[in-house]
Amino acid sequence: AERTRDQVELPPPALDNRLTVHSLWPEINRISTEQIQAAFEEVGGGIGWQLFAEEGDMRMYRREMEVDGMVMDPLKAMHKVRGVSAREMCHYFFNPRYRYEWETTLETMTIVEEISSDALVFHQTFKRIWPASQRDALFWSHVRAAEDNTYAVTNHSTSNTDYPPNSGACIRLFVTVCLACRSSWPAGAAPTRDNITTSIAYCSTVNPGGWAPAGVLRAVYKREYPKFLKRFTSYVVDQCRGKPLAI
Ligand code: 6CM
Repeated sequence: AERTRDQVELPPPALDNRLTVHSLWPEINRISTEQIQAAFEEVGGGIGWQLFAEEGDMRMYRREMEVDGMVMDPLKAMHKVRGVSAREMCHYFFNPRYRYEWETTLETMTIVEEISSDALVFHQTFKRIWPASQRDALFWSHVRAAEDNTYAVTNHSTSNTDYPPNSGACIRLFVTVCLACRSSWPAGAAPTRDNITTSIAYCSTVNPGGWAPAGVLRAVYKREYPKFLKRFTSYVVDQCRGKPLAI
């Protein structure tokens, strides 16, 4: 059968050997495993989690946390999307080709290193938020399959001598993000666009890396995270329409 470019580039169902021999592998493996496990843990009765956005099946929680006056609020979001698979969700989140189409806080994106088909290192600059300085980030990004029809992308800050922090106009921020997606469909049936549902758990912790007014930062997060998750999920639904389902 003829395969489209998209199908060929979908996240691989098994780890790429080039990743497992890379110097970052132990860290990438440890943090990804931890993040994916934590992503599906419920926040329900958890201490300190406050619901700050709710729309349809989407729920977003944050835990207010400050270290030396800097906002580091961990964020956790749950969502459910019909008609697309976990693998498709992660494909559009991981693959840089689509990023400018759904990521509205982005100013520039550079691929610093192509480790393997399932791991990349990015440098990104974000739109400036008045009155704070502009921020940039340098992070590895890894997509993998996990148990139980799950795919997940983990992004975590790293360093690279070609991209020293705080050297230009930008202050370096530090990020740990995990988008974990799990698909389900009726028992005994084959998965189709009409019967598949994908549960999404998105976790993000951003250390702003330097002073930024707490009130402004929290207001930006409160506005931007729901906007991101709604926009990203509807983008993936739109992209997948009319294409064969990729499990
Ligand atoms: O997870 C998201 N995007 C990924 C691909 O770009 C990646 C991004 C991580 C960086 C998250 C930084 C959030 C900060 C954005 C606000 C602008 C800078 C703040 C300046 C401080 C004063 O994992 C989606 C991220 C959606 C963010 C709303």
